[in-house]
Amino acid sequence: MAYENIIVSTEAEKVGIITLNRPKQLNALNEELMVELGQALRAFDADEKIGCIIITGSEKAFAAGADIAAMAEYTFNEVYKNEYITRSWETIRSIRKPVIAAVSGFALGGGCELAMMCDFIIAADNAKFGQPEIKLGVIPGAGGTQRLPRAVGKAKAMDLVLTGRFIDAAEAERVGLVSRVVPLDKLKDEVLAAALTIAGYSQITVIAAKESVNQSFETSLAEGVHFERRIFHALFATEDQKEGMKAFLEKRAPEFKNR
Ligand code: CO8
Repeated sequence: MAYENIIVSTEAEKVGIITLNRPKQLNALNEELMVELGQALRAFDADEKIGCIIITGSEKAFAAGADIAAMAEYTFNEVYKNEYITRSWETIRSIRKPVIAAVSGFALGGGCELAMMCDFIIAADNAKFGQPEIKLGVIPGAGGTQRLPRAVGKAKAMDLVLTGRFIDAAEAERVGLVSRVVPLDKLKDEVLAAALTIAGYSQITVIAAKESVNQSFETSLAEGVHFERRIFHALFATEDQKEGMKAFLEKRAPEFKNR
């Protein structure tokens, strides 16, 4: 498929890489880009060979937010009736394979929200995160007021959403927004290594693990633990569980077949 706002590639036929590519606008996320992103995500999700997906941007910007030029003249009628931008932003939530955000430079507004929709974030040391929508007379509209407090707690989320200030990579790691910070020139290697590790496991187990962790955001602890136990039990029906445990006992690497 030919894309105009993203670049799509693969690594070792196992990892799907989506690079946001509107450099002149610091990867501002317009509707066209989000539709393409959704198409690419769905294509990788459906590709048996792909075990993990990476979303990344440029050195200067992961994404500097939703496209302000595109949004500036929208009316309430248009955004409400047509569900402007919300629909195309929903796709990522339905992706079952892990999605890692590799963030260098600015991840602001919708860019920060997109990164938070990924399963985890690995940041370069030049990354800057923020929800500056308040400065534009709006609030985050792609889950920022909901995912940020879950990730970093109320105090930090309120601080960021109400002041619009940016935090650097070190602060983002300290408060739990990102899982790791690495030097900018190591970002690609570090994220690829993580993605290849994940893609080397049984896909069915990886999907089960992601589903179970995500369940913790939707349910009570008791219900979540019950859900986890059911999935844990179900994995004993897979060939990959037999292979994984047998390989351990035989002191060899497992050969998962995704069955
Ligand atoms: N939208 C459109 N264009 C942008 C955006 C953006 N978000 N960010 C930067 N650009 C453009 C600039 O207009 C500029 O274009 P030009 O060269 O034609 O003037 C170009 O990118 C380079 O930007 P700067 O010259 O400003 O670069 P600086 O290095 O000086 O500054 C900043 C970089 C700090 C990132 C600055 O560009 C900035 O503050 N950008 C806006 C950040 C922002 O406010 N983001 C939030 C946007 S609102 C939002 O995301 C709402 C999300 C709702 C999603 C709802 C989905 C359902």
